[in-house]
Amino acid sequence: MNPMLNIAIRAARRAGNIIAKGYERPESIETANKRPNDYVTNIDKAAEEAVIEIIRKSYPDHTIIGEESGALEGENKNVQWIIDPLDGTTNFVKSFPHFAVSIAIRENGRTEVGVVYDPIRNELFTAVRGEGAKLNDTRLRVENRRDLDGAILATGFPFKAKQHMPAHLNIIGALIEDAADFRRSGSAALDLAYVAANRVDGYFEIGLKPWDSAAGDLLVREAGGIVTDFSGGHNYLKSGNIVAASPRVAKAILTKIQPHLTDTLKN
Ligand code: 2AM
Ligand code: CA
Ligand code: CA
Ligand code: CA
Repeated sequence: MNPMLNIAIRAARRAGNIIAKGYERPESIETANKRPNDYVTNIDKAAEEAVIEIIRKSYPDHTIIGEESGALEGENKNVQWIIDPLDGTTNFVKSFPHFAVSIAIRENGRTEVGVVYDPIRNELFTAVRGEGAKLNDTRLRVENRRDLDGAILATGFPFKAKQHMPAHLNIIGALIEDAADFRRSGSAALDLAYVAANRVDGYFEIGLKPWDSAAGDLLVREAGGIVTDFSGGHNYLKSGNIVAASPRVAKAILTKIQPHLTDTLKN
């Protein structure tokens, strides 16, 4: 097995155990407001520290970027670990059992490994570039749907609501003309993993951070799906505007999205 995948899995499981223990004891969760409607807990921080400790033991020189710690530059800037220790904190705080640990490893600007771990269901999604994607030991392959007809799509609401909600609602309105329904799960990492696993047929979201999407992006692509920005390009890790689906569904989503894009959403 890819040695870095091995460490990423160990780190994701360790963080997942911390999260699951916290979930069982809600009285142990201390919640703080980073910004209005933006929560962080002691568990987010403990999980991130555990992940960093495990990476540091094997790869002391690698660069680590975590949601809660920011960039920890190592001597080796060519290898970056991008961590979201708890994706879906709002769900976690509400005892809504849907959240995950997300860990991606990028080498020279290309994602090589992606791991998303759901500690409640004990589901481990993994991908290595060129070697496919798996849920636990089962290979994932996105279904080759012809179009949006009957599709179940996932999304999240934009956090810069004033700026982006009108466009988001227009896009939902356009998609639901053809698609069957929407899910709004509260974890972008799991939304992408679920595209890879055919639990939803497509996904779009505005304004994600790299730690939300870097691991899930590789899961989708290694399962044979397409991930793009809103212009069909590759800028989604930077812009945070992302579409993920099987090839023809991704194309159909982009066609529906494009008439509603404001200037800042065009890539
Ligand atoms: P988080 O739980 O790690 O913060 C849900 O649509 C996605 O948005 C989740 O991946 C969630 O990640 C992220 N998210 C939640 N609140 C946010 C906020 N205030 N700003 C930016 N992203 C947020
Ligand atoms: Ca957060
Ligand atoms: Ca997140
Ligand atoms: Ca987080």
